[in-house]
Amino acid sequence: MSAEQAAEFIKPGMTVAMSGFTGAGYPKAVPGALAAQMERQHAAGKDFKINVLTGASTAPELDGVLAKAEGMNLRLPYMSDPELRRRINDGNMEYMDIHLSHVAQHAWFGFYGKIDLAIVEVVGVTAEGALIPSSSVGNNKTWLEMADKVIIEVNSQQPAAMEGMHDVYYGTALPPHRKPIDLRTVRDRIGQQYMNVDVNKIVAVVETDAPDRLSPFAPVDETSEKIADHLLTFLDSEIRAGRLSEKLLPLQSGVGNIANAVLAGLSRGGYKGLTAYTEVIQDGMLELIKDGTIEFASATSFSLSSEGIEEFNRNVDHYRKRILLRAQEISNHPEIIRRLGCIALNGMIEADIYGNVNSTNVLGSHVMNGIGGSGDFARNGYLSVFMSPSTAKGGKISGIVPMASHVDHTEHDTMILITEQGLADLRGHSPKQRAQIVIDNCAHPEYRPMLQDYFDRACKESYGKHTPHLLGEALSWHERFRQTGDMRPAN
Ligand code: 0RQ
Repeated sequence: MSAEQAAEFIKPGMTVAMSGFTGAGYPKAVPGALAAQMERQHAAGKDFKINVLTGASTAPELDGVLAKAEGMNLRLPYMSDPELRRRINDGNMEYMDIHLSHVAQHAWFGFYGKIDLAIVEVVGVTAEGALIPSSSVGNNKTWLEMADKVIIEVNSQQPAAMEGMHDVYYGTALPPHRKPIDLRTVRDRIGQQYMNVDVNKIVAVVETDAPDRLSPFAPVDETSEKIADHLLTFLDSEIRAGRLSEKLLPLQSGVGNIANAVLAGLSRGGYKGLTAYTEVIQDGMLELIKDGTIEFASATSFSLSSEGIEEFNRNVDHYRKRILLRAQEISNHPEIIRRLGCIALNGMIEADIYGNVNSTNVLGSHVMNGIGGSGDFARNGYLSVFMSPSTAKGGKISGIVPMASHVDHTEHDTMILITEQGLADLRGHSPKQRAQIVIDNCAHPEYRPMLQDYFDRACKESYGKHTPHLLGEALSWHERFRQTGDMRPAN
């Protein structure tokens, strides 16, 4: 049926779970039709809002249109749409930022209430009635199982050759009946190629022919190249120290421009036969698979630019043998990440001198995207690395601050911090030792003396001397930026 007819099944107040992960495999037509209905209702003075659950970020055709229509009470988890971000930060709707590995199980635990309807994009339906997953798997298995009603969008623009690239695991159970998940290498298949659905729940099938959100990346600049070089030097020294082999350990690479640039850097590093156990295959990862740097990658989704999609389609047979997409509860599962010993490489907004990392909230209050899977990998990985330029907004903001204005990854979870200035290896160090290493290696020269001054005075005047802080001053840099537009004092 048409998207408009399908959208009629969605009523105000419903909780609607949708496919989609980092701009891939999200429904393209029904959300737009729904937004139009919402706008008509709002114009007639009626309320029409729903709760929206997804895998991770989607695109203007989903998050963007529903945000513009003022159609969401609550959205979870990760998002990156500018319209949605604006409404959340204006305080006009609720947003719950959750570790991506937690979403499916929290839904099963009943933490989000009943799921009324699921909208899931697929590549096709087999003769037996199983669903061929699209360019992301995300939480689709859970949504299809939990929702009362299901709308399927069949997108003919997704490469049909994707069939067979998925591994959907049906072995998860609720505590206390859980069993070990028997995934021992990144290439292990533990599930099935297709997703199950109870056909009695399907209320609509809508055909679409539209591309995923295209994710262009900024060209690799000098700053990200320096960050990549510091990481490569560190990995080499870990190999020499015998803590890593030449094949490293499975890489997880976060989203964003820095992460993409770091991947590009890895191919310069001369590595061969590496593996990735990660969430997202972005352009940089595709390049590494193409040139043999990475021999196999497991993820839950693609996030490609238009050139990346062309490359994927051109060499799809090559990639089919080297990529598996899994549900996000498996791609991000703590048990598996710890067993495989992933090297977690993620971006950050700021870190404090003790190594607490803020990935999500500018000035402690304005959410950027969300924690995504960074926490799943940082806490459970063999190595957790966070990277950022040492300053933002033309030097007016320091990425290294006395106290993080919001904490996503605590000092207990962070091992390595990298800026273009250098790399701080915090492993095996106490808070005061960590602070000196961070100041010496990661701070921008303009901010380094200010941080040293703060730390020296804190060491003398702090109430406790374990993690010295001057509480009245710890967030003054952020406050100064709020008032003057610059973290640096006028003099
Ligand atoms: O904003 O574009 O308006 O100038 O933040 O910053 O330097 O381009 O870095 O693209 O790598 O993103 C943490 C957001 C970094 C990302 C974050 C501003 C800066 C710019 C982007 P503008 P950059 P990146 C797996 C893992 C959490 C989720 C995650 C992220 C914008 O890495 O979302 O890791 N991570 N998931 O100007 C104010 C600061 C700032 C700042 C940067 N200190 N203060 N603004 N910015 N630092 C994948 C998934 O989970 C799906």
